[in-house]
Amino acid sequence: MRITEARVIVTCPGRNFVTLKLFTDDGLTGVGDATLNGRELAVASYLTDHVCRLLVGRDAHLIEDTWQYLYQGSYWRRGPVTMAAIAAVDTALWDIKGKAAGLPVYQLLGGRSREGVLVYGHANGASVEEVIDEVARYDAMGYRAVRVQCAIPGLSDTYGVSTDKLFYEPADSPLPRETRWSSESYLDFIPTVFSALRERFGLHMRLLHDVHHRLTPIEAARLCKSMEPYGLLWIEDPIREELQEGFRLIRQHTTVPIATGEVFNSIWDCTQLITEQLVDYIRVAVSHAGGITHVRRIFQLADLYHVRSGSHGATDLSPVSLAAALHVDTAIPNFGIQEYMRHTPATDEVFPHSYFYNDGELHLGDEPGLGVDIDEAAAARFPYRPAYLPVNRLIDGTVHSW
Ligand code: KDG
Ligand code: MG
Repeated sequence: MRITEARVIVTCPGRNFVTLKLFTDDGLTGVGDATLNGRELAVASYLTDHVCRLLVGRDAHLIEDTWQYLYQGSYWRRGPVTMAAIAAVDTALWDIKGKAAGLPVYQLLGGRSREGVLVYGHANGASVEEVIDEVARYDAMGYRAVRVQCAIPGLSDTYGVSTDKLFYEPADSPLPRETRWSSESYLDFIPTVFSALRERFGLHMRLLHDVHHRLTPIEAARLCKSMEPYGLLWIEDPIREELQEGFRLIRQHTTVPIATGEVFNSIWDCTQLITEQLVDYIRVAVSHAGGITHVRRIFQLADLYHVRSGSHGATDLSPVSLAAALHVDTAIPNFGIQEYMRHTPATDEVFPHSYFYNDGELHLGDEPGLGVDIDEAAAARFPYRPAYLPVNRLIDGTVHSW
């Protein structure tokens, strides 16, 4: 079964997505997500200008060989652009293999380890009262876990707080919007939000929180200690991940579970954190970390060290990426939880899919492959628009992690 065409499709149904579609001489097609938020065209060019011509004529069954060919064979390894491009090819090949076998991809990964995939939604608000209302709304929708973000008094714009609650989209501006940050104000305020939530909901909901890489290790240790009474499922990205020894310092001070990995793109970004058991959840995404083949390798390593999966699932990961994640989530033994930020109706129209939400879980359909496609006629109605994530500064103007 030979690949006859590799097509890169860029579309913006409310936000930008880059999708690779492979065609075979058997008449089968497969899709992979190659979206890198705010840097989409770099991956589109990497695929169009350098990868697609290598794929035409290759045997579509050779998933591992193609992965190694694109990874080792390029000489220049790793990095978000390369690994997003490899991820898209890999995901599309798994989709094709599933269709050729007449099986959903999770069957090729070893079959079901669970019936449904536990997800967490995003509850956020401009005040504690609004956050409580939002958590109640997710509770009413059947969610069993929510990530909670709240505006910090005195800061004009806080990460994770949106006006359109169900469809939060931070890459919202043709040039980067600037936000301001104060770790002091944040550390003083955020525990009061979780205290209020536990008072209102008891232990009923699993609560998560994303720091978005903004603290130093000792500040993160203080945050975690102050959050301990509220029994969080995890605190995410407490610090920047470049210096991984920082996680050791956090660990020495707290029992709050730690999650990280959404900006990682290879197993080499995760090895120290996993093997030294410095984190509890590893959040790599199929579309950013080398596809199903590589993410599965990362989760297998994690399983040996009691680290569970918690894959990134923000809106910039297309329904193709989410479907691929659900197949992995369904099959692996050490699944933890899956992030689920709902896509807009326009995005769902461009990417018809058979996975569905029910009672706090996402479920896969039964059709062969990934169970998701791109409607190219619909995609063509939404041309690319430049859109950047915000850039963040401290109160005095110093650039800080967003
Ligand atoms: O592109 C960046 C977003 O995906 C990221 O800000 C979302 O941190 C995020 C999360 O946990 O969903
Ligand atoms: Mg995050």
